Amino acid sequence: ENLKLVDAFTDFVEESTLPYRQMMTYYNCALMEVETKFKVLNEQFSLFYDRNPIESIHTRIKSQSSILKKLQKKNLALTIPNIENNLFDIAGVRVVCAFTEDIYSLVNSFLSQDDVRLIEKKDYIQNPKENGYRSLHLIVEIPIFLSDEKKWIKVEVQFRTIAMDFWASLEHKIRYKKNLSKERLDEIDKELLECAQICKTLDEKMEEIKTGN
Ligand code: 0O2
Repeated sequence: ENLKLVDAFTDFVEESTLPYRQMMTYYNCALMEVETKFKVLNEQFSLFYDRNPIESIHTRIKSQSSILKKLQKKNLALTIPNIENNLFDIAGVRVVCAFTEDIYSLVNSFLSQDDVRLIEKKDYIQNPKENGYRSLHLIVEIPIFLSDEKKWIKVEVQFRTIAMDFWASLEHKIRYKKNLSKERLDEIDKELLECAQICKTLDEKMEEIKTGN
């Protein structure tokens, strides 16, 4: 099935190689801009507080097969305007922080920059998903400056603590295991929810130790 997806995409890319490559280059530039913004905030924070709020920053461009799958889910044809107007996570940045409090300070500083436009905010830390997933997601638009124009590009930024990231990475690996019975899957869901609760408690405990309460 994946091969079929790749074939469909290959046809599309061959039909419009330059516009597709151009679009992907813009997303790549936007990723570089956003990554730099967080590196700058990390430097400034460490100057004042003598510690880095950011543990790691990862960037990724959504794979061709994931783009196609998502468009198919939305019943949309594979066209560049459909990608640009409907998929807001082609460019993705994941910022992994030490403490939950750091996430909220970084989000505030980032969103108060005058070249960052907030499109959407989903706070799965305040309101975790039913399966226990916690993370704060932003969709923003930022400008990239090209030789003769300025273009606004959408980027998804996910903020997590180390514990939230640990849970999400392992949950993703476990859930994608094939050939499990319905009973085993239900059991796994329950166990993962328990793990999510443990991670939440761990984050709260670490925050308490840091603030000395
Ligand atoms: P990938 O490979 O990370 O790009 P949508 O974005 O429209 O599909 P939704 O649900 O509105 O759907 O977006 P949401 O809730 O903001 O979540 C999108 C991304 O968050 C996912 O991207 C994951 O990266 C992450 N995510 C959301 N829920 C879970 C979860 O339960 N477990 C884990 N491990 N990650 C999650 P993609 O597109 O699924 O994949």
